[in-house]
Amino acid sequence: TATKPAAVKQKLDSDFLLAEESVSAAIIPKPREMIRGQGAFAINAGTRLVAHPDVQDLADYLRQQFSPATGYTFPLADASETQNVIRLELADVGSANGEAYKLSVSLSEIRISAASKAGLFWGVQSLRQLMPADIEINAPINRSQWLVPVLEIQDEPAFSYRGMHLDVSRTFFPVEFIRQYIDLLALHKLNYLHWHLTDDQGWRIEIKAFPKLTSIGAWRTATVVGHTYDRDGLYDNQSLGGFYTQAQIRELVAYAQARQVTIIPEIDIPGHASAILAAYPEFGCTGEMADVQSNFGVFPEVLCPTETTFAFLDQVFAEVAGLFPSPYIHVGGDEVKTEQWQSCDSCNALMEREGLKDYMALQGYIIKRVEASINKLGKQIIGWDEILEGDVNPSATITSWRGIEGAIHAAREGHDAIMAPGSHLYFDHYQSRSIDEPLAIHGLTPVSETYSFSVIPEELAQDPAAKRILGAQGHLWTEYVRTPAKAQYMVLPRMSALAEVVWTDASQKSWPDFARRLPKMFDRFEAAGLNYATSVYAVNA
Ligand code: TNX
Repeated sequence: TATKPAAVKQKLDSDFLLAEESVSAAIIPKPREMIRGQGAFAINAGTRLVAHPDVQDLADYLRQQFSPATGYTFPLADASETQNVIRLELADVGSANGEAYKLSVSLSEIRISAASKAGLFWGVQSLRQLMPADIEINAPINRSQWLVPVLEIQDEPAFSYRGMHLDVSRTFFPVEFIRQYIDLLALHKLNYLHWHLTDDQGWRIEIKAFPKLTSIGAWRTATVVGHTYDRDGLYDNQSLGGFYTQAQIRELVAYAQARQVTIIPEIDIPGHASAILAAYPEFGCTGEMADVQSNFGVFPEVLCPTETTFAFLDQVFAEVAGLFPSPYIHVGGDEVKTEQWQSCDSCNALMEREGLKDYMALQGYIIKRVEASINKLGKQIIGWDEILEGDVNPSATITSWRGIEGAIHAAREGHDAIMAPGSHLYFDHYQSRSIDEPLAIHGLTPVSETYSFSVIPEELAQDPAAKRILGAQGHLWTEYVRTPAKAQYMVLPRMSALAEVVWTDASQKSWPDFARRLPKMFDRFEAAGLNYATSVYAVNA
C-alpha cells in the first residue's frame, strides 16, 4: 500500500478526529474576524514554544494555563523551528489598536502575533477557548492530543475600558477568590477590576498610618434587623469581616498585572463612611462613634470636611497610590446623606467662606480637594455619577450607575465616562423569574438584557463626545452574596455577555449567535469547577 506524505496523513487524522470530537471555535467575546480552515493542529507532548526573551512571562503564563490538564511542559524551541510549535511574537499586526492580535492556526504551528504583550495575552485567551473545555480542569487529563481548529483570527477590542466591579465590603472574600475573579476577567478579555474596598459594612485595606481602620473598621457584629445579611441562611462567623494586608494586595496586583488586568481601588468617600467613623469618630461631624453596619442600606454617616479629615485622606490615598500602579483611584461619591453636614456649624461656615450654594457643592468641594492631592500622587480620580452634581473638574472620570444619562452628560461636559447602568450591568440583580433563583437585590437583569446593552447610546451616535465613553463595566454588590460560589453564580454568564458588549464591535453582536456559543463557555465553567447560572434556558428568562 502506498504510504501517504506525512502532512496529508496528519490532515486525514485530524479530520477524522474533528468529526469525532467536533472541534469548536466558539470564542466569547466574538473575534472581529475569523476564517475557519480545514483540519486541526494537534497539541501533544512534543509541542514546543517559540517565544522571544522579551515575552518569557507570557510563555510562563501559557504553561501555567495549559500544563496542569495536558501534563505537557511546553519547552522552548528555536525560532527557526516550524513544526509542532506555538509561536508568540511581538510584531506589527496592521492595527492602530494597541491590544490587537492575530492568531493563525495551521496544521504545523500556532502563531500568535501582536504589537503589545496585552495583545499577545488576549491571543492566548482565544487559543485557550479553542482548546477542548477540559483544558480548564486543574488535574492531568488522559488525552493523547488537544485539537485546535485551523483558522485565522484578526481581533481587537471595541473599547479600551472593559471592567468588572467587586464589592468586598458587604462580604469579605478570601484572596483565593479574588485571584479566581481576576482569572475570570482575563478569560473574558476584561482589563479593569474596580475593587470596592470600603463601605459602611467594612473597611478592607490595611492602612499603616491608621491601623484602627482594619482593627475596628473591618469587623462587624451580627445584629439582625430588617434587611439582614442572613436572609439566605448562609451567615457564618467568617463573613463578619476581614481585610487584605498590604503584602496580599501587592501580590494580587502582580497577579492581575500578569493577566493584563488593572486593579482600580475604590475608597468610598465622603458617604458610606460608617466603618471609618467606627474606627475614627473624629473624622465625622457628630464626634459620635458609629457602628460598622450589619445591615443593607444607606446610612447618615459622612466625613466632616475639616483640615484634620483632609490630612487623614491625604495619608490614606498616599498609601493606596503606593500599592496600586493603576492610573486611577476611585473616590466613590455615591449616595451621600447630607443631614450631618446640615447640623454642623463648621460645615456651614466653610460653605459660606467658599461660596458653596448647596450640600452637593460641598461634596464637590471635598472631591476637588481630594482630586488635587491624588493628582499630586500622579493619579486621576474616578467617581460615581453623583459627583457631577457638585461641579467637579472635567478631569474626573465618571462611573454612570443611575442609568446612562450621567455618562452622556459627563461626556458632553468633557469628562471621560464609564457606562455602568444598574438596569443592564448590575449582576446582583435576579437573572430570571425562576422560583429557583437564589435571593437577589432589586430588579431583573437576565443575561439577554446585559447582552443588549449598547456602550455608545443613540444620543451620542453623531456626537464627537462619544469618544469620551471609555467603555463599560459589570458590578457585583454583595449584600446578598455571602459565598464565593454564589458570587460565581451571579456573574456567570452575565460576565460573558458583558465581554461581548465591550470587546465585540456593535455591528457584529448577535444574541442568537452568542446563545449558540454560550454552552461551550458553560463547559469551561463546569471543567473549572465554577458555579454558573443556566437561567438563560428558563422559560421566562
Ligand atoms: C447602590 S451603586 C449602591 C450600592 C449598593 C447597590 C445595590 C452605588 C454606587 N451604590 O451601595 O450595594 O446599590 O445594588
